[in-house]
Amino acid sequence: MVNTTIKTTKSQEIFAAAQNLMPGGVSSPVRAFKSVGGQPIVFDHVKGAYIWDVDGNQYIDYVGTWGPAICGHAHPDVIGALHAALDKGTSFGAPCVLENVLAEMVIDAVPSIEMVRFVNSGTEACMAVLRLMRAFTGRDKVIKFEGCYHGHADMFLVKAGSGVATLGLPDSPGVPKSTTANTLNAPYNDLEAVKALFEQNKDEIAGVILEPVVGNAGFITPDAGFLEGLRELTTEHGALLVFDEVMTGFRIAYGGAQEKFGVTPDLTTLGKVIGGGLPVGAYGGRRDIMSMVAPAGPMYQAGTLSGNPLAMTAGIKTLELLQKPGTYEYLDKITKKLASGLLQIAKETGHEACGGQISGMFGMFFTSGPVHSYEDAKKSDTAKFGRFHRGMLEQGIYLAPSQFEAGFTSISHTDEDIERTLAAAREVMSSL
Ligand code: HOZ
Repeated sequence: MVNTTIKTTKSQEIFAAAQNLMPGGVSSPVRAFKSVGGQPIVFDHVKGAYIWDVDGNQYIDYVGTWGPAICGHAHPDVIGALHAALDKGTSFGAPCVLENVLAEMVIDAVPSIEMVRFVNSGTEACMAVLRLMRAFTGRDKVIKFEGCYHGHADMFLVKAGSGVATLGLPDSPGVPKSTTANTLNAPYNDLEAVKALFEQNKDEIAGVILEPVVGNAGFITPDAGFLEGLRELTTEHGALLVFDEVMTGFRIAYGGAQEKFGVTPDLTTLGKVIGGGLPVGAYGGRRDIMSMVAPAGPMYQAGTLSGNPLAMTAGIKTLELLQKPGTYEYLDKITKKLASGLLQIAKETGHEACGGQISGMFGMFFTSGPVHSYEDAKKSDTAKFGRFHRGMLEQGIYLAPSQFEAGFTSISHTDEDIERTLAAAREVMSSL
């Protein structure tokens, strides 16, 4: 049943207490609902496409713990495998055969990856890949794109997406200017700007890092020729091309954006889906580059919990489930129905909107668009998005609490879930 009014007394009590205990009451900023208004609901449990809060309300979930829950929350196969793994211990801090299994699966799937290193988060993966780009090329400068988010490491906190965009924060205090002096920014989808940066910084640029499909400034796709152009430019200038596929990896295709668009970077970062809901990240790529990583080579990077048997188990099971024929076709079908349905309803109810989807990743901006860059995304009516978000929550639909985050579906979402969501959206948009 779609909720029409929700009581959130317990959520409010818990969140009020949390604010005295943790900054903003949360462990990560975006989930605090700051940009959409209202208060976050406090989750009690999750299953399949659904969330239940501590007051007993049920919601259809389009956040999917920010991407990992591509098979649906608490999939029985993943949970079963985790139970079995738990009995053997939670962390070894030593080699374990499960690392080989997941590494082989990742190498088989992702075109650019010949060797891989597991870490514990997307942030860690991006920090390490930046060091590796610099170590391999002997150059310090790196090009990133406005609105792309590569975790919260100092060097990337310049014109970043995700929570930084959501909260409208200037570049974070605490990041020394010297640390970001080598971080060059270009507008997403602007090849000419990248070309100019290469010209102005001859033989100084280690590489270009980007989300091949942006998910951290809302959902933004690459223009035709953009990824190919970056591949050519980086090769021409002896620089590396890095795809941050923390969001898109195993999400928009089994082999990620690089499979989908047929452009192979030199290095790739992964996270989210490959951990099946447990903390994990990875970076990998060409064998000659990865051979620089310690102890094979001199570039140091380490982690006590890296490759732990629980995260490896959840990742392996999740990827096994995704290998079933028809998975990505199904994700594409239901997500297309959702994204195009939302745009149609916006049109019929008199709201300017644009957006789209690839496989199980989608987004909608309250602006006529088109949105090719973070500058375009910022034209969205964020106040209206906040009202839309609150209205949908009232209707039992949980969307990402930010205009600047992509949405996610899972193989557990049914046609009926999508129809219920669209019915709710019609009601909410009619009253915005
Ligand atoms: N877009 C963020 C991660 N890629 C959302 C999750 C978070 O920051 O908590």
